[in-house]
Amino acid sequence: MQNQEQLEAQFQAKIDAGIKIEPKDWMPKEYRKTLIRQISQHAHSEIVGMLPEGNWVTRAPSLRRKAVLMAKIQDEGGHGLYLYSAAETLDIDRDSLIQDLHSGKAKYSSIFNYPSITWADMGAIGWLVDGAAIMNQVMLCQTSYGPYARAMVRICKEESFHQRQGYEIMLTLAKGSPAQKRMAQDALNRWWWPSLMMFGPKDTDSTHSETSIKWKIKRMSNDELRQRFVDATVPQATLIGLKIPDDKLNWNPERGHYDYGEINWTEFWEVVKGNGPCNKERLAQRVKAYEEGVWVREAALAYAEKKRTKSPISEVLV
Ligand code: FAQ
Repeated sequence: MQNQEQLEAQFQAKIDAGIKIEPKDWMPKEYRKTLIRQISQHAHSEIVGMLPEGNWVTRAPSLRRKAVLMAKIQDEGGHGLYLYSAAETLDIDRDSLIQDLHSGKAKYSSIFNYPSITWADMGAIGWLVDGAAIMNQVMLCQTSYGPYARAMVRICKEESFHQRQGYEIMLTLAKGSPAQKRMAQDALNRWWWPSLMMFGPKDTDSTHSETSIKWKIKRMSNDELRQRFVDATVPQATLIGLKIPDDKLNWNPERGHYDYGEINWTEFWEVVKGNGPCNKERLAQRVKAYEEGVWVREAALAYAEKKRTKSPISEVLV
């Protein structure tokens, strides 16, 4: 019989050797807890993240834009489902995760608490929000927990298409009339800083990074990923003639990176605590959708039960 220390040493050796941890493997309680927290927050973000874009489906400027937007939003819903399934492999019930979201106990990404007020916001969300999401999620394809890593591979492929469609909306607007270009610039102005906040608190204030990096749940720190995002996105803005709303933004040849201004951390923590511009509205919409969808869940469960018991009515239904 192995003691706790031996089990932990073997676990860390596996992580260090790049061997994936699978659901039935031994894992420290804290590893399981961290994964449940991160994966479920991630799943909630995907599901709540459908709402700001859902706001524009009926007002998309053409049939093509509408079809693309609907496909993107459905992808986000799918990502949420893969991630809830990945979380369930850690012995947690999906209903309890959803209850934690609805009660405000569980977090989801701060970015989805900002309003989408013009069509250009659909461009900015795809370009910046999906762009930031991919920067973070490509690293998660290599995360140490097998089911999470595998879910991330497909998610990243889809996010990559989302980022391009958003950039293409911005490009079209930036090349359009002066009013359209102003709309694109205004969307960039409003979404830039919240997008930088998506990467989480700065490294010195991050509670989980050190352990998560040791366990290879995270492969890079919040600030490293944020810097990568800034470095990749600034030339994209320049290319389409838009200006990043940061007077301190400057290429630093010694560091080989852009320097950028200070993020408003007070705003970030307020949004995380539930006091952002749309927190209450987003949660109310999620709860309403869940309550109105009860008949779908009941019908699915009844169908499964009928199939299991093979009653005559289930044969009729099949
Ligand atoms: N918002 O110690 P750290 C998407 C919390 S998906 C709210 O640094 P960690 C797709 C954090 O949870 C976007 N809370 O935490 C899409 C922790 O909470 P605790 C979501 C935040 O976990 C696109 C506390 O602060 N992506 O966009 C935020 O090591 C378009 C201390 O922070 C993921 O979830 C935040 N921004 O690093 C959908 C990716 N940042 O423990 C629709 C997976 C931090 O006190 C449309 N997650 N917190 O309760 C991760 O990579 C990590 O969890 C981080 C945070 C990097 C987000």
